[in-house]
Order: sequence, then C-alpha cells, then structure tokens
Amino acid sequence: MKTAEIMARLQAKYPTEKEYLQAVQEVLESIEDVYNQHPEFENAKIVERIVEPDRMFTFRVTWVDDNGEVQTNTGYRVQFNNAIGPYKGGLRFHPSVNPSILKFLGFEQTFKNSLTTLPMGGGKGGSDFNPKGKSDAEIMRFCQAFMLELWRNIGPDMDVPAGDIGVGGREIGFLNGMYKKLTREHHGVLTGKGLQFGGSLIRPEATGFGAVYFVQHMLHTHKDNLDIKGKTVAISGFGNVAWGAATKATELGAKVVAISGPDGVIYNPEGMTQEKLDYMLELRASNNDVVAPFAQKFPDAQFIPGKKAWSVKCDIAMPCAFQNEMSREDAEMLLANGTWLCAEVSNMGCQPGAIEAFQKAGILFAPGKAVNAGGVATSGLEMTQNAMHISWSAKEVDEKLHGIMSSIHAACVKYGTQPDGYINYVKGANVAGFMKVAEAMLAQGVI
Ligand code: 2IT
Repeated sequence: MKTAEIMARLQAKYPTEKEYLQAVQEVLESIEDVYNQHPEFENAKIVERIVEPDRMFTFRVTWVDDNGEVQTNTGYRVQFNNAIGPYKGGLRFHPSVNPSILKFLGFEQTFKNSLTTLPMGGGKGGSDFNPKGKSDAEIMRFCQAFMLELWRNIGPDMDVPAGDIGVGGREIGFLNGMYKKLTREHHGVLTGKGLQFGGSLIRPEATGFGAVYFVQHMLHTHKDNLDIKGKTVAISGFGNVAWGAATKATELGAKVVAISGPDGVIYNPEGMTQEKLDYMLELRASNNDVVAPFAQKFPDAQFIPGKKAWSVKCDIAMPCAFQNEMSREDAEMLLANGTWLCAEVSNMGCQPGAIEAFQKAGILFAPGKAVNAGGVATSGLEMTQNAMHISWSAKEVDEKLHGIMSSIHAACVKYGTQPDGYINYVKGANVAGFMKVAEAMLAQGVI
C-alpha cells in the first residue's frame, strides 16, 4: 500500500470532501508500515475497501415550523463498515452537516468502535437541520419527519443510531417514539434513550467520564506515575461531553480552569463547584450557544470574548467541541504556556498541524477515537442490556466503562510504543482499531 497513491485517487474522486480526506490520510499514514507486513491484506485490497462506506442514504426531511411554514432539510445515514458488528454511531443535527463530514465521522467510528472491544461496526448520520432556537414542538416534528424516512434502514441487529452534536436525550426520545409507532416494536434500535424506556445509567456522562479515565491511564503510564489530582485542565465546549469531562476531572481533584463557547472563553482560576457544573447544563439547555452568562453568575470567573480555551495556561488540554477546533497556532500557544498533555475528546478536534506540534514537542497526545470511545462503548452496553431485557446499576456500567477505557489504553501502548519509549497514541489507536476490522473483513471474503 502506498498512502500517497491511494490519497491521490481519493482526492480526484472526492475533491470537495476535505474532512473525509483528512481522516483517511491520518489513518493510512499510521497503518502503512504494519499493513505492508501483511501481504494477505494487500491481496484482498483491504485498504481500498475500508475507505469507502458500504452504503449511504440521503433523504428529504420536510416538516412544519411553529409559524405554519413548510421547511425542508436533508437527512443522511452513512453505513460505513459492519465487518465486526451492526453499524453503530451517532446522528448529528447541525447546519454544517454534509456527506464529507458524515463520511469522516463514519470512518473514524469504524476504528473507534473496534477499539472498544465490543462487536459494533461503524456508521454515522444526521441532518443539516439547526436545532438552535427551535421550540420543543419543532424539534419533535423534525425528529418524527426524519424517522419517517430512516426507519426502514435501521434495526437492533442492523444499524443502531445514537446522539451526537445537536442530538441528545430529548431528540432520541422523539426519534424512538416515531420508530416504535411505525414498526410496533420496542427494542434497542437507538441508544442514549431515557432511563424509563431502555436507556442505560451513565450513558449521558460516559464520553466525558471515559475521556478522564483515559487521561488517568496516560498519567499513570508516565515514568513519574502522575495523577490528575491538582492539575489544571482547559476544556473547550460546554455541551454534554465537556460537562462530563469537567465533572469527572473535578471529582478526581483537578482544577478546570477554562470552558469555552463560540462567543469566547470563561477563565475559571478557582476551578469548578457542583453549582458551576449544574449551571453548565443550564447554559446548554438555554439553546443560546453562549458561555458569557457564566461569568455574570460566578464573579470569580472571567469572560474573555473571542478567545479560545487554549489561551488559558493549563497542564492538560481537552478539546470537547468540534472537528478541527485546534489549529497549529493554538497548539503552539498551549506549548508555550507549558501544557504537557492533550487528550482530544471531540472527533478529529485537532488539525494535523496541531498534532504534529504536540508530537514534535514530545508531549503526551491521544486522539479522539481512543479518548472519546467511552461514549459509544456505553451505547454498546445499552444494546447489551436491551437485548438481555435487564438494566445494570450505575456501578456496574461504570466498572465496565473503566475496564474498556483501560483496554483501549493498553491497545494504544501495545501498538504505539516507539523504540525510544514515546507512546504514539495516534499510531497505536489507528493500528489497533484497523487490525481487528481488517482481519474480520479478510475472514468474511470479498463482499
Ligand atoms: O462520536 C461518537 O462516538 C458518538 N457520537 C456516540 C455514538 C454512539 O453510538 O453512542
């Protein structure tokens, strides 16, 4: 396999799909060495097959807003790869959603899900619908119209969607309600459900909690056996994932000194309190996409308009917002301020230049597909509970989540440790995720 040749072909075929090309390039670069030691992969053209989604659905979603006006959006589901289990991955409702973004997310999801140790393939979907400023009734009508198309293509052993940006418990409830109405079946076809109808304890917290567990493993593996207690953490975003990470980091004794939104950053030198963490959820629910009110409510915090979380001095940086949110310049600013660990929590949150800057500086850096895998892993645990018609306690789920994050970390160490001892988590995660999917594809023939 030659990464450059494959990339040139994909660039010619999909010239506008920059996020997809970026995600593929990163994975191919890291697996090239290992892949070329396996002529059986090359013979079966595994790479040529794995970079293309199995199939992709595009559909029109028409709904009526509160003014009685007819609105039309586009819905998608990308079924990327089901070599190791049913397609699994979230739905994103955001105006930026397009085939390139969903293909990058579906591709990443395939390797992430492989890392979780659970039998889940990769998928992703969503719509260019913008939930910001919409009423509950509008959200419900949109979700119903979306499911009216999607339901034929999903199923508990076929494709199991969940939430992502813009899709939380409320949306999953409406989507599940419509699915149930159409099929007259109530099974685990979606994850992230409410606790009253098949949801799993800890699912809302799982992405952020899992990310902090992963950071703990990175710290414990350090030659000085470090701990998160007493460290300063900068977090971007104030959504569900940022909240989960801030909550667990605070509980373990770290000081969360920054959270941010599209309007700027909250500098929070005293760290979080329970009241502040609760207020993060209130801010998100307010649907306004701003963090500024945080500093009005808590006078020890300061709002700095137009700045990112990376302008705040911290030991640990955790991007929890959006793809490509951290540029090379942001990474260099962090490095200049003494940051020595970056755990990417958002999917592809760091631009290639940022990753390069961290790795060149020799600091600890781990990619989203390893760090944020606790979310989908807990979705996998929700699927298991649904299939068994039981529900586990929060303690049981949290213990399983701990075990999964620990094995993901171990897989990264196994495949990513360099001769000089530096752990290249990007390589480790990509190779570990890839090997299982590739072997599964090989074993199941040319299909
Ligand atoms: O990016 C992700 O892993 C998610 N949005 C969660 C997917 C899931 O199926 O729980």
